[in-house]
Amino acid sequence: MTSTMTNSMTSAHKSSFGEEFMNNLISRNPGEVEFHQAVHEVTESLLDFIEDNPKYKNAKILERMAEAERIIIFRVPWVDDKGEVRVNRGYRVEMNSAIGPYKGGLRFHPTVNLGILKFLAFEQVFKNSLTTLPMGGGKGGSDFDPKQKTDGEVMRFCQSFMTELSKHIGPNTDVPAGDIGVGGREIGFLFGQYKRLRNEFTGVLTGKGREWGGSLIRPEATGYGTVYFADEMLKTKKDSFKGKIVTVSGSGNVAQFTTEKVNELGGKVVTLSDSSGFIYDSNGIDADKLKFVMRLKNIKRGRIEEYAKKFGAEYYPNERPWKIKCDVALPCATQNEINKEEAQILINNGCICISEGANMPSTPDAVEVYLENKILYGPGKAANAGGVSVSGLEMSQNSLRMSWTREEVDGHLKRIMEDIHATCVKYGKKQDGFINYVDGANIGGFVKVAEAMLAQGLV
Ligand code: NDP
Ligand code: 2IT
Repeated sequence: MTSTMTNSMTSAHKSSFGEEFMNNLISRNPGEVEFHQAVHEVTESLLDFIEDNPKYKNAKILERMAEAERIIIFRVPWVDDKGEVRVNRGYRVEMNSAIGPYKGGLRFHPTVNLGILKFLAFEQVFKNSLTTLPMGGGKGGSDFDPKQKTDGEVMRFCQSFMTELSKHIGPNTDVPAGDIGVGGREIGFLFGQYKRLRNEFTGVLTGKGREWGGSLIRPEATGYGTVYFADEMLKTKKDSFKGKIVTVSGSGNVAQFTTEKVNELGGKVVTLSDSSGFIYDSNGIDADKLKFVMRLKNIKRGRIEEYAKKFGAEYYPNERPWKIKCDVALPCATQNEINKEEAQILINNGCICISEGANMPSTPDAVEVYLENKILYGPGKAANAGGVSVSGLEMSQNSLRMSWTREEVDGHLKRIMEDIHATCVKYGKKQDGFINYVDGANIGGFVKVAEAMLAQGLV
């Protein structure tokens, strides 16, 4: 138990419930440190709330939410371009279907393991509940590394992966999408194989191409949503993105459209990164430079270092961008990419707002630093919910057999991000006026799922 957990508890009874719950979770899920971290953060926010609402405690809602409804683990054999047989491991964690079909992305990255996917699936349940749309939570993926693979290799891997996954998903059962290492190319190969196996054209995946059932704005949605959420937070201080210096990490899907939207709102993005290092461009990454990044990352599949060579910017190998002075920081790469020291550097340099495009990018002690300093801090499950929200809108359009305009989808996305912000304020505003968005998102996400589980009996 961390000190914040102990501090937030008002009786020995609460402390023993929280400790017993976490000890039990850790012993039932040994070694899954990211899963422990995600559940612990939620538990800290929920202890008082659950204590005040014994119906949730008596029905063991939290214990049930921390146990996946179903987990599928499978072998994914495929053949590389040299004719060699390769074997990867595939997963789908179906966490909670109380308020809708399982919904959440697929991650293809060599670090993928069960604990990471359980953390992501657990977060997804709360995130999807916050979106206001009827979606349960799930997550999947593989330890397959798409880097340095040819299109043919990626296709054969995706076909093998979907051959097994297709038995477990469906438009009313479980609807996967993209995440790290899974973009438009991979969704295309996965969709094609599902259609072929089932002889059925259906909205079984989101993030599809525009010509075959995809929604406008889905590629942009996570990044745009992260910036809309930050903008809502800034508004509570009568502030805006105008003239703000912004650091962004990552250079993939979320980072790219985060940068685009910050530019549109009058801010200046000065960093981007990948797993090899970060670039610092004090002149700002404008629309033309961003076009170069999109070509570099989405088509050439090159390294961000090439940006520094092309535009004469600074490149810092094997470092993260958080030492660069900024007003707003938008982590958009991966989990635990801001530690306590980096959080302190951000604060010391005058950062007033952090909105998480990535899932759980801040370590627990980094989050403590943000909260102690009472800055505007939007945790991933609220701030990056725009992606899955537009996935939900893609499902609606598929069901209607219609497609909405860019303006319509963007309008829905904006309204949803405003609603999520309002939910965080409702459940997270403290007596002194400080909005604890962590508590707000965790309690706000919990209530709807918990009520649905109570209504549906012991499921
Ligand atoms: P992409 O694969 O498009 O891009 C990922 C970026 O993060 C790349 O620049 C990658 O660098 C970097 N990165 C990945 N792993 C690491 C690592 N271990 N250390 C340093 N850098 C790393 O993924 P997305 O942009 O889609 O996802 C980024 C984050 O946003 C993830 O946390 C994801 O879960 C989250 N997210 C994504 C959503 C979506 O709709 N796509 C929705 C909500 C959240 P490199 O190329 O070197 O690997
Ligand atoms: O983490 C996430 O919310 C995603 N990767 C998007 C999930 C989705 O179903 O669009």
